[in-house]
Amino acid sequence: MSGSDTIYALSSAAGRAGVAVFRVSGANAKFTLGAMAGVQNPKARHAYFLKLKNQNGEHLDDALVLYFTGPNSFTGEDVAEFHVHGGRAIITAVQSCLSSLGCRMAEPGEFTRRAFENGKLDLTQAEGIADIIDAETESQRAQALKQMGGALSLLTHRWREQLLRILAHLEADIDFPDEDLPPEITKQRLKNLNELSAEMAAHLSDKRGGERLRDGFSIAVLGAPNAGKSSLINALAQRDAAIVSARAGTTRDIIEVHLDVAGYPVILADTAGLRDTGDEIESEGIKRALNRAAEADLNIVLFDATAAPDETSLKLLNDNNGRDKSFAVVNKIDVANTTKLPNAFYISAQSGKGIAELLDAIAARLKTMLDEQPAAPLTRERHREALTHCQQHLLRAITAYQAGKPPELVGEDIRLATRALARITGAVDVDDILDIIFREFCIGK
Ligand SMILES: Nc1nc2c(ncn2[C@@H]2O[C@H](COP(=O)(O)OP(=O)(O)OP(=O)(O)O)[C@@H](O)[C@H]2O)c(=O)[nH]1
Ligand SMILES: [Mg+2]
Repeated sequence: MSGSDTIYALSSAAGRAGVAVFRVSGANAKFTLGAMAGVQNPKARHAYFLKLKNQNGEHLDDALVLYFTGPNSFTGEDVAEFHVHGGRAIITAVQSCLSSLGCRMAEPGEFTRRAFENGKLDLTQAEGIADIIDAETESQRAQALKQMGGALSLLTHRWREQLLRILAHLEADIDFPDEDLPPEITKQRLKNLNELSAEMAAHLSDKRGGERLRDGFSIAVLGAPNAGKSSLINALAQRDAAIVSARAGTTRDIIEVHLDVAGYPVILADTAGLRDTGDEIESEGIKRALNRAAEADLNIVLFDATAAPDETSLKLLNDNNGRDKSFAVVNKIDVANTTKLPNAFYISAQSGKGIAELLDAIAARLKTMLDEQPAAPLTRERHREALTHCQQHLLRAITAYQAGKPPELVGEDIRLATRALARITGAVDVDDILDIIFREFCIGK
């Protein structure tokens, strides 16, 4: 793989469609236009409607053709786009034609990677592009759009500039002999450092909302065998996702269902019924259920109204900070209504009674979590890690400064803090993470 190759890819989804879009980027993009569409000196940003020819000069399709001259293109290189009819035979023919002209099929994310390497966008914006393609719900789309637009970049730049200003001041202080440094200056530097550190700390205490929104909120349904967990999953998903049966111990492994609850992405997990069992497979299932309960953002602890509440489920309800992390739900109220639990929801997975109210409560919980979101959320673990490092260096700088250490030493920690910030946008030494980031992309972007 070489950065100087001219690359191409089908940028629209594979398979039969109205239109298929091919994108070509690199020094030979213009040449492909000449060879396939007969346009020798294409006008940039102009839509041509032309006959495409294959390598033998045979008419292939009628296509819309566009050309962008680097650096004014997505990748920063010369780019050609062929919008052909989305038939399988046409797609195959265009691919073989582009290959025969010496272009190479692009790796996943290679167009965006070139855009990043040519300074068209920074790393958080590139991640925003991957996220907007993966967005399945309204809230994910909105968050991805914010990041693609540079919300996190702007914040990172502002912090970086503030740090550099403090650093410049400290360097000016070096010229003062120790005894001459006015005390109010020291106080001012500390105030600046503390304010910045506090702002970063506040940003980090976001309950991982941005990451949760990107990955989907994890909700686990737990309870005794036969409580109706799988029935509830199916009622919430409005389809037969999980096997339901009158036999206790039906569900063994975790079954995940993706849901859109009021625009929020939810990963709902059906789990094995909790009970003491000699069955090896079932007890592995129960172990997995309890692990999932510990990891989940919210647990739905389900009780069977036709039986007395079981100890294991009651314990689970109380272990996990009660209603902070768990909803108590009583099922099968179509048959019995004697079970009463504090703050519980009462439903029938079978008749659908109470399901809408339960969904509303889940949506309200998700909304509360997100309403606390900062304007430029951290959407990946790596953002959080870098910002944490940055803040740790700031705290060290503050301690050193308070202890009367020379400004040179304090400055060193501030420099390291700046460097940690620069990793978020990819302004410094990020070669080690680029492959990981761009591997997640689809081909053609
Ligand atoms: N009457 C009534 N029966 C229900 C309701 N929900 C579930 N059931 C029945 O309860 C039985 C168990 O339902 P499941 O959904 O398989 O229960 P589960 O909790 O997933 O059970 P395990 O996977 O074995 O742990 C089935 O016979 C369901 O038809 C309900 O709301 N009302
Ligand atoms: Mg089940």
